[in-house]
Amino acid sequence: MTLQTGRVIAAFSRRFIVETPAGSLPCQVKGRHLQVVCGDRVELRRDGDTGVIEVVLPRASLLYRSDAFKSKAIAANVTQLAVVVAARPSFSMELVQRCVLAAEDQGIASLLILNKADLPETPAARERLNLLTRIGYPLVMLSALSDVTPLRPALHGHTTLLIGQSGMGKSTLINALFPGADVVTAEYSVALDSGRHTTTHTRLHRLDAESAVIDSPGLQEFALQHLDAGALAHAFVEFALFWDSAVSAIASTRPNRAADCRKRSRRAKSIRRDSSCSRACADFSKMRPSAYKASSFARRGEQS
Ligand SMILES: Nc1nc2c(ncn2[C@@H]2O[C@H](COP(=O)(O)OP(=O)(O)OP(=O)(O)O)[C@@H](O)[C@H]2O)c(=O)[nH]1
Ligand SMILES: [Mg+2]
Repeated sequence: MTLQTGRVIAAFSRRFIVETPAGSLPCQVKGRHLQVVCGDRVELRRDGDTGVIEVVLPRASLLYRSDAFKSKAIAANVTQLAVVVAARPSFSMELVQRCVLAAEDQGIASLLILNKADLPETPAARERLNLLTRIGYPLVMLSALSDVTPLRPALHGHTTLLIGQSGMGKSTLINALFPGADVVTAEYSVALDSGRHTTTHTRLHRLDAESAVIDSPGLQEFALQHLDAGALAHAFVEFALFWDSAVSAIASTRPNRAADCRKRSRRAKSIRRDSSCSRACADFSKMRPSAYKASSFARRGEQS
């Protein structure tokens, strides 16, 4: 029996559905050590109406979270992370930011979706997102129950992973984008101000030949233990000009670059006074306190 290639379109713990040129196939994984997630491109051996995944092909990206005890891969070969929030139930801005940092680390583009725009508390929720929109992250506001048209252009050409807390409306968005999908959704609990963890597995839905959208179970936290201090600092786009200014300092030994260096240095200084950068320093120091104390960000902060 020869190996066939396919793409994992649904992941239920250790069981998977793989899309192959001959149709979708329920599959298991060979051995205990092969890690397979939704979005993976795999090689499998077909056995009647089922298959066994034997090889995971190299991944362009792997989005995962990890704490001190375990790591959890969420999806592979994603090109865009769409963090879904809504005014109700309330959402954690720290969780949104952590998702975005994990995506930056993997070179994945991020998009913010403010769903349930029909709710009267939406302007206040929009205000909270300023933290990320002011540093360039795109935002789409919509109501999945009435019209998902504003989202469509942002999905084109991407494999987009919908991520976010339970009850934000990820699966409702899937049902609106894919009318036949019929994904189960559920009212959030007003008493607990939280969703009901309705979706329990990750599933990829094809939008067209170049675009797909993945629904995922709701998150309560997103630990970034796998990012060391350097990787974490790089993931904060607010720090980009600090890297620029370090490069400028090196370039300043070359007088013909002096004007450019002065310009860069001015930009870096203005960014340093900007509140989004001090906020990023505070967030970084909270996530990696020991690295922060030893960092040039901390030394600069002490001087100012
Ligand atoms: N008012 C309003 N309610 C919405 C909207 N979109 C979704 N909802 C409701 O929000 C609730 C939760 O939606 P789900 O789609 O199940 O949320 P989810 O993010 O998939 O939740 P999990 O699967 O638990 O992670 C449901 O009662 C939806 O009807 C919207 O645009 N406006
Ligand atoms: Mg869901």
